[in-house]
This record gives sequence, structure tokens and C-alpha cells, in this order.
Amino acid sequence: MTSMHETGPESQPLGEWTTVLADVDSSGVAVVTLNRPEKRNAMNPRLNEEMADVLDAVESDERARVLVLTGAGDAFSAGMDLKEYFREVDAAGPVARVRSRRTSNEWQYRRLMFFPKPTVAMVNGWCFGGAFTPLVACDLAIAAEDAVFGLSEVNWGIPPGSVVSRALAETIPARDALFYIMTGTTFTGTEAAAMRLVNEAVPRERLRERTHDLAVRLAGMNPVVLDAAKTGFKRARSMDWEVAEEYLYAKLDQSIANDPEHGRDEGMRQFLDDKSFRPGLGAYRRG
Ligand code: ACO
Ligand code: V55
Repeated sequence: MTSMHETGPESQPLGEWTTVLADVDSSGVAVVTLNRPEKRNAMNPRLNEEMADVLDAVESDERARVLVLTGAGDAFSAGMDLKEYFREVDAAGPVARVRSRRTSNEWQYRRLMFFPKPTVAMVNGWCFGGAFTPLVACDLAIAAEDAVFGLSEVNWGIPPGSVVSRALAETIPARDALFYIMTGTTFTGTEAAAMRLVNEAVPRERLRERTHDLAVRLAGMNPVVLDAAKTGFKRARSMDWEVAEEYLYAKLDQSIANDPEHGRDEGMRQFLDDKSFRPGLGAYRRG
């Protein structure tokens, strides 16, 4: 199976890491590839530390307009590294464990969930346990039809920890979540799309192109408005309606104030004065 990480001639590296590859192409798509294929991209402490730095690099590099998260080889990620994240950290004691958990959670949901650029998970293969956290933290997700997912925790003797079950509750119905959490049964990319864990499942040979097309589309949109739109939705989910109204208006006004291209005024001008486009059917022309 070919790696999902194919650095094209126009791709530039965003930095150098031992467990992660990250580069950006000329269309503004940054591809972040978990890169421990010989361990099925299991997440060890080193990878968790490096991912904080990778996210910093993608966030601060102006060439990067969209982040695509994927895995090298035939796995997206086999979850937490049972040897290095559990056995070895447990042996190092409780202080090490607190630190290791914090480093893991830091990138997997705190940073990724509210990342200021659009994020797309490209699930190219195995996706187990802890890997559901970064998967759900991404705004959008596309899977290969034959990718294999599982809440395998019960299979080896633990309930799902960290925010894995919280992430499931955010995306799929309780009946599906409890069935897979309690039985440890695997399911495919096709099934993941049917329960809306991912937006779409496509044949493996089309995964990269399909994801790239979506990413390029997002890369061409107004970044300030996109950030306000995704963050508004994610934050407002847990608010009561009155607070959500206040917050979403504040977000709207903040977006207008922060938008260097004044998209709102331009959109209204092109529709009301020029009559050159219909906002219901497509986006205004960006300068
Ligand atoms: N932690 C540590 N090492 C792992 C993990 C993991 N989660 N997943 C795979 N590896 C290692 C294997 O130990 C093996 O290492 P070795 O070559 O040094 O012996 C190597 O990756 C390849 O693994 P295989 O099992 O030989 O690969 P295969 O392609 O046959 O199977 C599969 C892939 C199905 C993903 C299998 O490796 C597996 O079941 N992994 C564990 C999945 C899992 O339950 N993850 C934990 C979820 S719970 C959590 O994240 C909190
Ligand atoms: C899991 C994940 C964790 C953890 C304990 O079930 C369990 C998965 C991401 O961290 O600390």
C-alpha cells in the first residue's frame, strides 16, 4: 500500500521531526502525517510532544491555509502506544503519567479542536482508541471505504480513557457509540460515514484527491470568516441559547472587525450593486 504522504515537487517542509512529517503545497494545503508506520502510527510520548510543535508550525506559517491530518503507510493511527505511552510511563510513576497525559491531550483536542485554520482528517487505514480524539477534533473527515475503526480498549482490558467517549458522543448516536465501546467490534470507513463519524467514505484510490479537492476549496475561502464560523459552531454547542446569542453576535462583530479584506462589504456590494453573483449559490469574488 502506498503512503498517503506523497510530497509533490511543489511541497515544502514545515520543519523536521522524527515521528511526524509536515509540509505545505502551493495551494496552501498543509499535510501533517503521523509517521511511525512500523508501529502503525501509535501515539507515543515523543509524537505527542512533537505534535504540539507541528501545530505551532502550521498555525504560524502563512503559506498553510488548511491542515490535513493523516497517517503514513496502512494506518491512520493504532491509538495510544501501549508500550511507550502506557507501560513505560506507568513504570516512571504518577508525575510522569500526569505529564504524559497532558502532553497527549494538549494537541489531540485542546489545540486541534479550536485550531484557527480549517482541519480535515484523512483516514487512510487503521483508526483505534485514542486516535478517535484527533479524528473528532478535526472539523471535517474523509475516510477510505475500507479503513478499519475500533474502540478496542475493552479488548485489552480498559474502558476508553481521556476524552475518547466524549468525542464519540459529539459525533455518533448513543446506540452506535455504546455498541462499539462495549463490544470492541471493528467497523469500516463506509459504516463510519453512515453514522456520520466522518463526512464521507471514498474508494482508497480516490482518498487523497478527494481530500485535497476539499482542502483546496477551503484554502480559497476567507480565513477570518472560516475561523469565526467553525469556532462559533463548536463553542456554542454547549451554551444555552441566551449566552449563544450574545457569543455568536460577538463572534460575528469580531469577524467583521478583524477581516482585512472586508468580505461582508464586498459581498453585499457585488450582490446588491454589481449584481455579479448570488450569495445563495456561491461565494463572492475575492480580490
Ligand atoms: N501500541 C504499541 N505498539 C503498537 C500499537 C499500539 N497501539 N499498534 C501497533 N503496534 C506495533 C506492534 O506492537 C508491532 O510492533 P513490532 O513490529 O515491534 O512487534 C507493529 O506495531 C506492527 O503491528 P502488527 O500488529 O504486527 O500490525 P498489523 O498490521 O498486523 O495489525 C493493528 C495492525 C490491527 C492496528 C494491530 O497492530 C493492533 O491491533 N494494534 C493495536 C490497536 C489498539 O488496540 N490500539 C489501542 C487502542 S486503546 C487506546 O488508544 C487508549
Ligand atoms: C485513552 C487515551 C488516553 C489516555 C487513556 O482510551 C486512554 C484511550 C489520549 O490519552 O490517557
